[in-house]
Amino acid sequence: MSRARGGAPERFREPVYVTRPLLPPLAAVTARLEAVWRTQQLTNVGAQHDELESALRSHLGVRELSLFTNGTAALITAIRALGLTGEVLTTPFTFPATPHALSWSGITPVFCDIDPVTLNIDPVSVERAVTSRTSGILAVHVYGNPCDVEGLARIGDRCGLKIIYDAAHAFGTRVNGRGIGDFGDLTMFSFHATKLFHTAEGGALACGDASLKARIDDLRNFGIHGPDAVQAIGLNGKMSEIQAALGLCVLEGVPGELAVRRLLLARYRERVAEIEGLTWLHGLNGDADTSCQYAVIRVDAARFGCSRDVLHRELQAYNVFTRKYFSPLCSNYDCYRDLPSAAASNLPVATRAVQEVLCVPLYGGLAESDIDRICDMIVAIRETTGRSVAAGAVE
Ligand code: T4K
Repeated sequence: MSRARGGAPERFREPVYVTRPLLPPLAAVTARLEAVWRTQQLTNVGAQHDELESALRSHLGVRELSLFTNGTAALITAIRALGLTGEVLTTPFTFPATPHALSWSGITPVFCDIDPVTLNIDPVSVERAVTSRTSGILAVHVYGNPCDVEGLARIGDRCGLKIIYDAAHAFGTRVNGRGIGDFGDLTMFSFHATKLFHTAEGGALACGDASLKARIDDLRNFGIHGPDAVQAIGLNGKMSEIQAALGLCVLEGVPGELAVRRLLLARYRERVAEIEGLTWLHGLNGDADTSCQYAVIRVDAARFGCSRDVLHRELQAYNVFTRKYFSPLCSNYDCYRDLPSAAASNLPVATRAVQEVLCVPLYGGLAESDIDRICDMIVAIRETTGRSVAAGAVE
């Protein structure tokens, strides 16, 4: 069993959060903003917007891309662009935006169970839930690890269902060298400040079909098709020039940020392997192929000596703020718990996983020594709570 290295770990002086945004040099942002000021075009698809759209297309390896003001607006637009109706199969193990985008569009989310290893939606559970009312699948690449894209494509083809991927966490994830945005009918990315690549708030839809992109661009702009034509009921989802200018600066820092995150993830993986009762989740295909968005451990309360919730709480005393993404399950929200698919008996794997997962700090501003210190804190908490286990009290 692992021991804290170098004695009792010292509390961090400054709070350590689950993530921090990648901040480009302010001078670089100012230089881009000066260009925006000169043109006086602040939004409505200007030069910064077009430059970012093109840069991201090649970075992500996708044929078509439309930028949005945030990922949720992009998701709602994807649902509208594909004409989904009735019921859509989705995962309960996600951020509220995923099922809410369906409900907001008048669609009933049908929750399916998840895979015990990847924690992504399980194709077997999806296939079982298809009915005559099902129009699509909304799957999430949770923590940036890819779904079983081949299994889902087979079901989509067999049952005539559209597939939308929520790749909010999966910026730059690749499957066999292919960009994650190149699967399904549409893929949504989030560029929120908490994401590896960000525009403070922002998002995008990727697809392989130019006519679908044209429809999305109209829907993103009130349904306006040309100077005298409004052809659809659209919303305002446009990314501004200021967001795009920031994004172009952030994008330059992504390779460096990724390199640091990979080192930190390797350190975590090594340390977590030594701690009884913890398992490591990140980077199922190897960290080189994923977005390195989150570092995730699973806590087996019986073996670790205390629950995930206790570990989360105790770390706060050390000034470390982990997150329990995605607890509670979406199926347990008041607005969804009465759906037949929300029953815990329908979601046994998700129900267990959601009690065990903990996202620990990961961002380029941390050093390997910080990861060691956090792991020492975890070991120290285990040693303390281990004593209460011996006394028969696992919380
Ligand atoms: N689908 C999925 C699967 C998603 O995870 C999300 C969003 C979406 C769809 C929707 O995409 P968007 O519409 O948001 O583009 C955060 C984000 O707000 C949210 O975008 C994200 N997922 C979710 C997983 O995380 P919170 O409520 O946990 O964020 P918050 O403010 O507590 O931030 C977490 C930590 O990050 C803070 O403790 C400190 C740090 N932080 C945060 C912000 C905002 C900073 O250092 N600076 C910052 O500016 O939701």
